[in-house]
Amino acid sequence: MKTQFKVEKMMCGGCSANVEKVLADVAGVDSIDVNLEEKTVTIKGDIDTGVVAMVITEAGYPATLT
Ligand SMILES: [Cu+2]
Repeated sequence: MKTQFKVEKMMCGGCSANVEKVLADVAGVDSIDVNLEEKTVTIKGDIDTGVVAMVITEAGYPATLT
């Protein structure tokens, strides 16, 4: 299952690395694909979308489901 989030304030590789790092420990996340140009994060796995949006937002990048 794939879920895409719109993520604000991701500007560079450091930001995408931060997002990937905080998501790596979230239950159900199998893979993470960050697109800096479109400011989206696509996650493969069986995830709780509310938890994932909160984790990304708390890392400093306001996230919403697309
Ligand atoms: Cu950055």
